[in-house]
Amino acid sequence: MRIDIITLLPGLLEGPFSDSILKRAADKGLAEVHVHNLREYGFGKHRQVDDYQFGGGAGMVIMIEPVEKLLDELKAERDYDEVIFVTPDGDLFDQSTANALSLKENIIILCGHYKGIDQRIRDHYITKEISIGDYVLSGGELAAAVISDAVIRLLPGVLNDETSALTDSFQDDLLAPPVYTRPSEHKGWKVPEVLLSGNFKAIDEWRQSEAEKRTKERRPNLWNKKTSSGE
Ligand code: 6GU
Repeated sequence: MRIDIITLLPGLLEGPFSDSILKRAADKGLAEVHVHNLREYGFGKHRQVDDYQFGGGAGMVIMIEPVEKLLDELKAERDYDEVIFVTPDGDLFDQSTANALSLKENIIILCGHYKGIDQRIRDHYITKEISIGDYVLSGGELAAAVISDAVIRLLPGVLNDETSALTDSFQDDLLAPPVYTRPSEHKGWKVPEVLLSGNFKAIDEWRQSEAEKRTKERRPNLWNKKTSSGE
């Protein structure tokens, strides 16, 4: 899979892709992330990418042409399955969106900006608008990193068996059960007996029941969605 991210702040995206799982995915050739600096497609000596908004009002707006030029360049190289705009007014990102995106070959993520972008880019080039939650970030870069992480870790071969994405919270609409490691007792705090029992059927049942208890208590909406979907 290939993800092309378009941003005015490429520096914000250097960290997330140069470490840990995302780095491993890149090293193994399973995912490529390319960050493009929109500034390089701006007008004139100052590489201008934004201008005053029609109708007046504070705040500049990103112009069509720099974005269009970069999109045209990318699309001339390969077909893209989605051109995503990350913005607080987009559809809320969740595990099912991550799962769906992980099946795509090539996607573009255009980062929004506090300035806003010309609506015609959204109308004519964007195929999907995504928000990562009901709060406001300074720009779409961190959202693009969140989405890329959630998608890339699902690609076959990125995680090993032990950390397999199949056992994640949310993958079955259940939160994950509690986990413990050595020592089995610390300051009188004991690991649940069943986990030390060697009885794997009992352990599975305990984990399932703890996952259900957690989901009911902490995320009643998730629990109701699950139980009303006929599972
Ligand atoms: Cl995608 N962008 C910004 N700027 N803020 C957000 C967001 C995106 N998702 C939640 N808040």
